[in-house]
Amino acid sequence: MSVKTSDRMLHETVSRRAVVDSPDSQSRVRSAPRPGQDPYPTRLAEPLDMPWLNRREEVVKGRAEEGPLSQAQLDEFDRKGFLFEPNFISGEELDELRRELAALLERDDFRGRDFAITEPSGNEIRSLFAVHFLSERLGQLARDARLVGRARQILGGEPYVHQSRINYKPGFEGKGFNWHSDFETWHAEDGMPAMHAVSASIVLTDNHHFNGPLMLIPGSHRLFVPCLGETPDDNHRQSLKQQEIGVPSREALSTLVRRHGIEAPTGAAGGLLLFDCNVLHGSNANMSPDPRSNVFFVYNRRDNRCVAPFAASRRRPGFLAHEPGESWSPAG
Ligand code: 6CS
Ligand code: FE
Repeated sequence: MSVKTSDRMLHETVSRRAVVDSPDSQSRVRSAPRPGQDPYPTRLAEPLDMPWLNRREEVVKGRAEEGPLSQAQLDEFDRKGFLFEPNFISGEELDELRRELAALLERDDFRGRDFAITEPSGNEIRSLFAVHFLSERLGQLARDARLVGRARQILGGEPYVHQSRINYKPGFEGKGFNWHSDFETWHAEDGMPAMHAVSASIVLTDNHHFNGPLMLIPGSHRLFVPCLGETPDDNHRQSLKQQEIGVPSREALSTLVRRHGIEAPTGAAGGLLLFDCNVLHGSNANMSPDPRSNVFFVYNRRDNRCVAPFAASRRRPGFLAHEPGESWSPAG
């Protein structure tokens, strides 16, 4: 009897080690990654032994003296994983950007193109990607020293635009975004190696409780939550309308929300939200008559440029993941 028991235990130990050691499939990793393995395994066939892994990279890598962010602002970003600056732009500059957003939405030649994402059911434009290439004005904004300076300060190195987009979220029609970490997708599907990226989102409509503002889990940027489910081919066609793969488990989300709560920065048009690439965020549908639109640029550190995807069979199309120094055009 005792022999049988120990036999079974031995067998279990061996087979578990075999799973951990298996070199052929990332998706069979079961316990914390070891040196030489991907530090951020995700899109797994089976859950790990632990609900999350610790982040390896520092969050803020530059210094206050370099400006424009103060030490208090950098500390807040470090602690929460985001920083909201109300009235970042205003007056004529804000009006001009709003006109640019409306003009891009009117462009018939963008309709039906892969970089113009429509709502899951309906023809309203949900997101437009690569907008810093589609619009001269937004290109200028992406290179604006106020934004690039903030990104450089947080990342501690020279940034380039990895991705840009406008989210329109039209009144009544705009659907939400499930909880996710952007880094999880960029690592798995675009091959972003490490957490050296920050998003700068400028809200161009008033952001209130009823038009589906962004919600964030403060502090979640310090943990990487591996997600279950292999990446299907062309996953972006589904995920940009409604993300199902790359969404943390409800158990992990419940624990994190109980620990850290949820915050939704609201306020007048013109506010800037800077958020870390790995902070968990999502948003509700827009049930109000007013749109909730924002433009956002993702700055990645140049020495963190993307390599081959870590958990997908092919790279995603160019409009979702740019290279440093690249120039993209809708013609392809
Ligand atoms: O797939 C992506 O790259 C994008 N998807 C979401 C839901 N957020 C970040 C990113 O723009
Ligand atoms: Fe996101």
